[in-house]
Amino acid sequence: MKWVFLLSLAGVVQVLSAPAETGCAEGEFCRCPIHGFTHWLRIGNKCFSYHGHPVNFFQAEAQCRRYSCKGHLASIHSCFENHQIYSLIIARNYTYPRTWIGGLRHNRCNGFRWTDGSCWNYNNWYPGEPNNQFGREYCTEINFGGKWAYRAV
Ligand SMILES: [Ca+2]
Repeated sequence: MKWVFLLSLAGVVQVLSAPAETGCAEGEFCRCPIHGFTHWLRIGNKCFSYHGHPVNFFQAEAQCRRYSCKGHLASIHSCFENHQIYSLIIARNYTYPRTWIGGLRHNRCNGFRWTDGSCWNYNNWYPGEPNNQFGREYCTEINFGGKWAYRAV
């Protein structure tokens, strides 16, 4: 039963290297400046969109790449980005569904990397995570008790 629930989660996708934007005041919704993605949220030099399709982690990552060759599950590098992504998810759902982000455990060294290749320089783990429960957890989700958790696909 648990696995069925986990597969019903959604992914946050991003497009890297959005060009500089003008006219976006702090605290307001910053529209993505890339043609075809202007309904997405801009945070820094990336654009984000929430998608509520029931997919596993690897399906979600593949879906992101179908949106754009620069698309990946979201990488999160600061408290501000984390907060903005929480806000994006609640704006679409009026709740906090558990949602895939792009953190992936290295098989050999037991460290983490982001699927977009960016450096792992921030985390917001739920207490006790990452715990690699049963030795089979590889993927990262947001909104587990308001924090990140680490779990199997
Ligand atoms: Ca875990």
